[in-house]
Amino acid sequence: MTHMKWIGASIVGLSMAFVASSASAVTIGFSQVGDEGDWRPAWSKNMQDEAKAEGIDLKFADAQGKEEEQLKAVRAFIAQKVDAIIIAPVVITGWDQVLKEAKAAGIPVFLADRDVDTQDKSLFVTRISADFNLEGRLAGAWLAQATVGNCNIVELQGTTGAAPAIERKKGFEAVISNFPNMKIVKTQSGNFTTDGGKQVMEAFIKATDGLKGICASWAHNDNMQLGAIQAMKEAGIKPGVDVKMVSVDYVPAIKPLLADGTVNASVELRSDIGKDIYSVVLGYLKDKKELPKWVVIASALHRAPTPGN
Ligand code: GZL
Repeated sequence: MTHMKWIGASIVGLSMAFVASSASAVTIGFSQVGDEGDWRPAWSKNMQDEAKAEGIDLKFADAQGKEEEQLKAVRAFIAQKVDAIIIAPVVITGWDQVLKEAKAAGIPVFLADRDVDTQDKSLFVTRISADFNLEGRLAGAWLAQATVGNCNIVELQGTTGAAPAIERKKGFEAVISNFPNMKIVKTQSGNFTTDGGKQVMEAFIKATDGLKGICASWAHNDNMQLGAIQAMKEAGIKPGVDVKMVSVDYVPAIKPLLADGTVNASVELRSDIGKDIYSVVLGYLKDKKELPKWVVIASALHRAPTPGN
């Protein structure tokens, strides 16, 4: 091998070794909510793929929607002395104690996708997530203009106690409260699942004699709306035509329904946020610089291309 080639090869070799050694030095524990619906598995895959791409040793724990499983997972990460912990909290309550344990162990905690209800904001470095209240406002504003402020609404709520369910409801109501003739007449949790949405909509159809007088279905995520569509079709009701359909996530399964007008609007929730999250975490591990308590991920409204949407 010529002298120059040897030097080139050794520089490449050295830099590869450096990248491998410095990146693989970072171990992150990630406590994920579960695998409900379409959006969450997509985000989980993105987090795992991105960790691999960045040489991060990701310890992934799926809580299957149970908060106690999340608390167990976080305590296991603390015992493993990981470099950082990322949590997507199932619900906002019950986090102070375990966050204090992580802080005492000197392990920085980052909230992703959801939120916690704590008075002590020093218990986590920052939260990287969308603005759920804005998502609710976007959905409410779209519906107000699509119905000229006249609409009796049935609402399919997300998981009780989860930040997106609480905040999407608040944001939606903040907008429709400006319209005396817009009212949520039925509301129930479908737990962010398709089956849950179907069961809730079946109950609404029964309670309103086939959605009589109902102008719209507002679902906190697309999966519940997909379930609602099944229930409506089985009852001979045309979603998107007899009843306006607005939800959140903009998952792949909703796009053809937007295109054909079965669904009228969906607010996009990005699932490819792994890169954003790791750049915040790795950046903090490097310079320990104080961060704002919220790094907001943008949401956008997508509408069916039919008139009146
Ligand atoms: C919101 C996320 C929600 C999605 C649902 O950021 O936590 O949880 O909107 C998922 O699809 O269940």
